[in-house]
Amino acid sequence: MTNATLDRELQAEYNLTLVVRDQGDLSLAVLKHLTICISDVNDNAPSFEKATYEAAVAENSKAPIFLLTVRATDPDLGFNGEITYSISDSSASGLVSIDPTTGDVFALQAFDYEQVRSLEFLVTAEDGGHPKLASNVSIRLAVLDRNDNAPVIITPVLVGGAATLSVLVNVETGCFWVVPGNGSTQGTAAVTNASLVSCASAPFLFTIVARDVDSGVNGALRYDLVGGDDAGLFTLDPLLGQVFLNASNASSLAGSERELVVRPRIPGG
Ligand SMILES: [Ca+2]
Ligand SMILES: [Ca+2]
Ligand SMILES: [Ca+2]
Ligand SMILES: [Ca+2]
Repeated sequence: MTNATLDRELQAEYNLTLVVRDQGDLSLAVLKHLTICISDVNDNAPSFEKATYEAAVAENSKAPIFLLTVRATDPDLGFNGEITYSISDSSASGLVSIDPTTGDVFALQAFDYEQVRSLEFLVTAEDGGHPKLASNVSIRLAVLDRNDNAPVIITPVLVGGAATLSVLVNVETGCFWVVPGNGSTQGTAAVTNASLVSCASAPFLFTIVARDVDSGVNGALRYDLVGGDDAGLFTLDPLLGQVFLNASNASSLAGSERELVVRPRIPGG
């Protein structure tokens, strides 16, 4: 009889020594050694080495790509402790896979950071007992940004790759008017709608706005004047994208047409 629950995982074997003694005057005895082996039952579920797992993959990586290895242990014997891994989230099917024996996790397709920044799914470790016991662990996969998008100019609206801006110069007073538009606002009517830029020493002309859907430094923009300003008539704030007229020699603008090329770029790119 046992007076406690025996756990094979704590002690698999008991060695007992029995003595049988008679009641005679010269007591005779016999010793008997008994080995009791505790047979295994499947009473332990597999247990993962970590509470959660994290991995990272750069966007546009060529699939399949190895992400990480998960590992679970099971102290039971034989099939009761034999572990098979699987991915239990149907939402992750087709995106990731796991080697059922080694626990190696792979991405099955390239990720686009601008579409999916992270992915979370569950992995199951199941033993081979009857009945089977299983446990789950969560894997968080972070997608890392790459600079895979060029800046796009939003303002001013480009027509055929260019925006046209008319700057009216009063030669006598030296004051300026800016006529917004794409060359469609020429003539006297346009002057009525034009905004007075004043006679300030560096009149503001327009702001160029570009957008880059990448993140961090991959999407941080600087603006450069790369052409059309040989005469030094314009200044550009590289961070704000504001273009100013250099008024001191602007009177030479009268009646002329300048093609100014502004390019947004990634700093250092
Ligand atoms: Ca087990
Ligand atoms: Ca992308
Ligand atoms: Ca990107
Ligand atoms: Ca970019």
